[in-house]
Amino acid sequence: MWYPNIKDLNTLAIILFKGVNGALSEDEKGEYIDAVKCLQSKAPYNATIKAAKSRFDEFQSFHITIADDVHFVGQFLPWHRLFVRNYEKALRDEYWDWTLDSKTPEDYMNSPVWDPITGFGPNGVPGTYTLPPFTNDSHIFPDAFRGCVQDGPFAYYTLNLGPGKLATEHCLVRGFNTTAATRYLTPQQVANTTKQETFETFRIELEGGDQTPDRKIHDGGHISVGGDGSNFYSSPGDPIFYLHHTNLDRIWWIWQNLSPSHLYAISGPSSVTNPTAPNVTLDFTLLMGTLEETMSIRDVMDIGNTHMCYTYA
Ligand SMILES: *[C@@H]1O[C@H](CO)[C@@H](O)[C@H](O)[C@H]1NC(C)=O
Ligand SMILES: *[C@@H]1O[C@H](CO)[C@@H](O)[C@H](O)[C@H]1NC(C)=O
Ligand SMILES: *[C@@H]1O[C@H](CO)[C@@H](O)[C@H](O)[C@H]1NC(C)=O
Ligand SMILES: *[C@@H]1O[C@H](CO)[C@@H](O)[C@H](O)[C@H]1NC(C)=O
Ligand SMILES: [Cu+2]
Repeated sequence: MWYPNIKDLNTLAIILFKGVNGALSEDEKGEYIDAVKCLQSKAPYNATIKAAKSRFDEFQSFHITIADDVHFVGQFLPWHRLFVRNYEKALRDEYWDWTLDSKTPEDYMNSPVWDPITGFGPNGVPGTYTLPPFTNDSHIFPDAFRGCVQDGPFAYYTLNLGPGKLATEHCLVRGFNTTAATRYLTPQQVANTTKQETFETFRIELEGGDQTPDRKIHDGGHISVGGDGSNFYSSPGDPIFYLHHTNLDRIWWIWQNLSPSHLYAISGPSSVTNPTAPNVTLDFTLLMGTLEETMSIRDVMDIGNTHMCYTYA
């Protein structure tokens, strides 16, 4: 299921007043997809990055550039909060609550989020995509690249960036992995994440990757989609990226509200490649490249402040 993430308190009041209590209407879903398509057709702000031909590409491009510096580190959640926030400035904010789609493989395959008319379109079609020869520093798992998405709003849409660090023109590729969906996207996994008492164990339990022996809700969600969406670098090429990360942001916000000591709790290394780099503090700067102005971690901690100004319904 996907839900509205109401970004301003006045809109929230109006929606509550009207008695809308959950899932988006078909019209609202249509508006979201139209907004994504608008970003895909809009010129980039800054023409310096040649491969990025649209505003949408620009976001994906900066993720490719900065991926090594914003995963498995203390700034993982704050950086992705700001990234998603900036993407969503032009969109209605929404998130994908995958815990409602993880009970059985069929629940995942049939989720309304993949609907060809009101959602993001279905799985890739086998045999319709061939991976280019790739450099082995792109973390590409060939099995996850099942094929092109040939139905829905992004059927035959051409990505300019990815897979991985490559810049190739290609279709939107998916390869659903329902084993990952039913194992890692469960309410139990979320509960185990939010019950962590320190930010340090919380962020590791949420993000997964090489920090943990098994997959967690963050990497499990990426793997469940497959294709570019599952790639460490080029994942924002699948528009579902932003709904996944918004849901993770919502789970972080739920955890931040569990105790007054959680709201401004932050920890973790600032670099994985340089083990002597200091740990992050609230003064750490979150880079946004040419996308938007930079902010400090402190600026993004409270989503109700004037910098962020949104809330979760
Ligand atoms: C575009 O980005 C480059 C590199 O970061 C920067 O030097 C340049 O000033 C930017 N141009 C605009 C119009 O913002
Ligand atoms: C699907 O996910 C499971 C669990 O993470 C993994 O073991 C398996 O290799 C994945 N399958 C594909 C085709 O990527
Ligand atoms: C729950 O979280 C703890 C702490 O991160 C972790 O060691 C454990 O493996 C988690 N359990 C499950 C089922 O994910
Ligand atoms: C960073 O934090 C960890 C865990 O809290 C701690 O063990 C480590 O010594 C700290 N590293 C630095 C460079 O301060
Ligand atoms: Cu990322």
